[in-house]
Amino acid sequence: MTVPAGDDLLIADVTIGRSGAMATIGLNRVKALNALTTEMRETIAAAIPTFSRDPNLYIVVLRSSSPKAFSAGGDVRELVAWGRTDPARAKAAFAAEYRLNWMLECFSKPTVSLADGLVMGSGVGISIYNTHRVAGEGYRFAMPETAIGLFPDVGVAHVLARLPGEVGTYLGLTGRTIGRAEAFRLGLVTHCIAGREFAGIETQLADAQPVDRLLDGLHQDPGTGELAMHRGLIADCFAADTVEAITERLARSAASGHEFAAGILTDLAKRSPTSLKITLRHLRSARTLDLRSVLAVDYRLACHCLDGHDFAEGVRAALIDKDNLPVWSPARITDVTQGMVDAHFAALRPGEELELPTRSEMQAARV
Ligand code: QUE
Repeated sequence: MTVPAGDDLLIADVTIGRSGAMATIGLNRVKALNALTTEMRETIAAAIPTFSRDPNLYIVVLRSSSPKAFSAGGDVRELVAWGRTDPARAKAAFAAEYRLNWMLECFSKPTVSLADGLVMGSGVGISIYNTHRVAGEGYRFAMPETAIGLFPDVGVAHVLARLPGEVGTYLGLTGRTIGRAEAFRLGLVTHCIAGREFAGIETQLADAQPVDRLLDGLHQDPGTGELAMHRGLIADCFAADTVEAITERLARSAASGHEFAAGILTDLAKRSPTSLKITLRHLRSARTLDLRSVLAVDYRLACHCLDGHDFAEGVRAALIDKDNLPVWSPARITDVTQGMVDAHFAALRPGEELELPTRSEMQAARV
């Protein structure tokens, strides 16, 4: 729960604060780049219903005390360790995470994330459903889970599937990072505001100043997104129906001298082949699903990933041994059969599915 923050000072990984009309959720697990633990999520999930019920509370702010990261993901080491010793606990942790994502989506007061640094994976899941998503100069967005044998979860397939020109397919499969100009263009963030303004924003919000006028007044044009030059290539290559067809299209462009396509191929070759195939299918099917249904599919996929090989291996290579040499199984995209992909999407045992309340049930309960 607590980490040493100095010689004698102890600060909780998540701090819930209150100032005037504003509540704050502070992320303070600085040494781990605010990777969210199950315990941190529990603190946030317990606070939200109290915010809903408080008539003097107008607005919630999520912020980080790390200059490098809003949140670089989830504590996946914890999940993989539980996956070995107590799989039911690991599955319960995924379920709790997706419940929190849904709770934030259904929460009906203005919620503002102030992010200046990395926003990845689980960190996207606690901010993307906020009404106002502010990006400082250092903001970077990624859903990098295919690199650790997982898939873009926390409901973000619903978002990625709706981005224009197959950019969501590109982001979800490659796990590549984008900066705030591109994220703003895509609607992943709502405002671009210098990080030095964040403290002043909190002061004004505590004083019940209207949030839209305040943030709109501080917004700066972030310039052209970094993918501007590559939109045509991304739209053409990532529209293909299979991972194999996407890589063939990229290879054809690379062969005609397209360096950006060659770079994507290099990245995709490092990703879990199984993750790539389940991610593509998940993104395609999410086009016609609502967020609540996408989260239920996320949970099926997460449970099957916990039972499989690549998630534990990806976390070992990236975060435990840090050799960055994952040995995927199957090792090649063509060796991942349709049956293997189908098995990831298979229903769980009766009673084991993630059953979320509907949006109106959530709001009737004032969660
Ligand atoms: C891909 C990922 C993650 C990652 C690295 C990847 C991810 C994640 C973390 C992470 C970062 C800092 C931590 C931590 C985990 O790294 O999802 O415990 O302290 O959470 O290449 O998907």
